[in-house]
Amino acid sequence: MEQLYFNRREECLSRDEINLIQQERLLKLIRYAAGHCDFHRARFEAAGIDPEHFRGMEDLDKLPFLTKIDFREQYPDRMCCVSRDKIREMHMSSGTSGTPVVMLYTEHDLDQWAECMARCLRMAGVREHDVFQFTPGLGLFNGGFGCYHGGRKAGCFVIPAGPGNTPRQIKLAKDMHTNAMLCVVSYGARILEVMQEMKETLPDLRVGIFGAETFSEAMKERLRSGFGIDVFDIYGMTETGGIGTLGQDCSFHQGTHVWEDHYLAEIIDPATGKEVPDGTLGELVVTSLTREAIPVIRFRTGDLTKVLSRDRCECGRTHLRLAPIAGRVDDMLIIKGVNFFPSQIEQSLLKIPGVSTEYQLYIDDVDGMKKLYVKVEADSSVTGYTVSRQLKEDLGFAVDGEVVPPGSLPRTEGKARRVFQLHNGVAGK
Ligand code: DLL
Repeated sequence: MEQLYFNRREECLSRDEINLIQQERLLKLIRYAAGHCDFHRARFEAAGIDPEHFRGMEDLDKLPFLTKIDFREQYPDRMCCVSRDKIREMHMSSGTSGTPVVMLYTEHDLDQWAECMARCLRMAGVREHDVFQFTPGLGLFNGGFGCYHGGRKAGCFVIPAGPGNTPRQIKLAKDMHTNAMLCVVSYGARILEVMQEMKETLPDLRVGIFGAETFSEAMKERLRSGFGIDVFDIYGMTETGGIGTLGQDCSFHQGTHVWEDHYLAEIIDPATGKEVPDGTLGELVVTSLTREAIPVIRFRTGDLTKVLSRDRCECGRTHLRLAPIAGRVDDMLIIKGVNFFPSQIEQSLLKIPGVSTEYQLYIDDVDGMKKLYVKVEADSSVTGYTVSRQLKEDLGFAVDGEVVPPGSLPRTEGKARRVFQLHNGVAGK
């Protein structure tokens, strides 16, 4: 298999070179943040850290964690390390609590973002002059502009299709001979559904890149076989600078390569804050080593994953590989003493032939006892009993399943809402 790189030298550094780069950049970052931002200076002082005597990786665990709460408290720009005249762009995520998280970009930051995205595109097999159609909108959500900046840097013919009007989206992909498409996972599933309804095919499409939501192996397989393409899982977030900044899997699909010359990844036990050994599931903590306007230092992402390998991959890249995101720390459900994530239910449901990719989970608190109820779209060959039996087999406890006709659950063009809380059968917020 032909391997494509955007920046072969940096993507294939030796482990020693990565360690050296991370050490140098971390030292520089701590002095830079303390010298350019009152917020960081005060936090270092409170933690007893003197930036001039900070020893780098050896002292990493002495640095305080940064959280989403800090972003919200420092809204809109109190975590910024540069003057306003250096800012060129902003993005923002509203999250669930309502207070937005703002990310600001200097020219240098936009270039850093484009480089990370261009590396992801090449890693997925997207070549110069390929037609790259993306469906996240060009707005405050980072998904669209990340594709735009990265697609241009990678030398693609960029189609900023944005979300919505799915039949037109498919016609466009067909007429423009789109080679690669990028979507939020659930919108990718929607495009596939409409394409099949229209009895269309996209013969020029080779690559599908999806992200922004947990992405079960079963969903990947549906998209892979449905479109007849190679499927990639792209990762990133507003706080680290957006889509693609934290990497993606390569064509060997052995985990997410994190761009370690730009980001330092730690996995911690969310309860104790202590680092866990490779191979153990924990919360990803990220330090951005090369960002100028709003660098993050030990940012607790809330995402659960594990280190799969730090060895050179078959693709030649050396950057460490993470398991696909299992879910968010606060998404974990505990029902009848069993801990699990919504993505495990998705994995289980999609094993059943005839079940569509649309489902909803209802967690009903019945006088203090949590019960799970699953609604899923499927064709007439599937019954509620089939669904309950599959879930019982995979999760180990009884779940009520209801099958609804295809097309009856709401579709979204952005991130899908799958979990709903009930109280004695009545919906909350
Ligand atoms: O979702 C960036 C993005 C856009 C990534 C398009 C990929 C594709 P935020 O809105 O700030 O940014 O949300 C970030 O989404 O902390 C994860 O919980 C989740 N997430 C992002 N990518 C993945 C993925 C964008 N590949 C939050 N798998 C993150 C699982 C993901 N979860």
